Amino acid sequence: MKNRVCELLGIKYPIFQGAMAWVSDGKLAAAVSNAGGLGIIAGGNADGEIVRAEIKIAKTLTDKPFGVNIMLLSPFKDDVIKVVLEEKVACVTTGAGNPAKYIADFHAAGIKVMPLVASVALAKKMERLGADAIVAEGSEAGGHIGKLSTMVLLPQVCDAVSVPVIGAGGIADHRGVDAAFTLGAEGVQLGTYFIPADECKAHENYKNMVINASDIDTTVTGRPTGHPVQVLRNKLTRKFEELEKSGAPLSDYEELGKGALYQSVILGDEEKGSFMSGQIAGMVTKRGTCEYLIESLIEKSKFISVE
Ligand code: TUI
Repeated sequence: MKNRVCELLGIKYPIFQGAMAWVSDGKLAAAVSNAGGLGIIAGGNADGEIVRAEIKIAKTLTDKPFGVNIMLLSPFKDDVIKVVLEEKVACVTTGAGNPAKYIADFHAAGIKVMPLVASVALAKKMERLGADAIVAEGSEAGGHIGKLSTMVLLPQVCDAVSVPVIGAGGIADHRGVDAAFTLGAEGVQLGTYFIPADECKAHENYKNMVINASDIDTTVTGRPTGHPVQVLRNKLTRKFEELEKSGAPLSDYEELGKGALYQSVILGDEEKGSFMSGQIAGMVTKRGTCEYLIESLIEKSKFISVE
């Protein structure tokens, strides 16, 4: 398939695997890239050397382009950026903030920059500063979210910028892919869809929770902290709700959330873990390789054709 996103990155299909903290490692990213999409390693809150190790794993598993996501709330973001510049990965996405001051450095190293935005204003600013593409992520997405849904955000971002836009949040089948393209996107990013993938390291319990989730099984925790996070409902989210009702200090949220991604992704503790997930979990039912998942995603798409 030929379109601006495929040409910009040298990939077969304009399908990104969204960076998921703790989940998206070098193995998952390489599997998605080998299947023709764009695999993305999550920087998350990891330090530079952890990210470097995952980049090296991806490089041994694929000769295709892959990316790294810089999570701008991370205390290690400068460290991770240094590693990404040294390792000269093909591209970066950024999330949870404004990457303005890093764009020139990435470009000087030949790295394409694709910021995730949750507003038209940030999309325009990023284009002005030279972003190569924009990922417009609606609040259906898993993890840290903005305010606007994909249906509302995506067409407005597409109207506001001339660089290619990748739609994210709430996509898990060919209808979602085609809806994003109808709204003006030239690519899509999916995260939750890849959690049950064979090459994904998430604990078996996490995979089953996503597969068994119904339409109303996600909720948003941490709103009072200013960093709302979409997750599957469980005992931990009920505790977060109690904190909200009681008007607890913000430090209590931090305390409750400590280690919660390790509990979910690695240990699969269904009570203590924070199982980040998009609202679309209710429609994520397929297991299999990344290659199988990508081919079944686009099999019936009117916009992306299987070669
Ligand atoms: O970044 C994400 N999703 C994430 S990051 C993450 S790790 C985390 N864990 C706990 C708390 C917080 C983060 C898990 N999921 N998605 C992209 C995204 N970016 N969504 C929303 C935004 C965003 C929000 C505000 C981007 C920019 C922004 O403002 C920038 C500005 O200054 O205008």
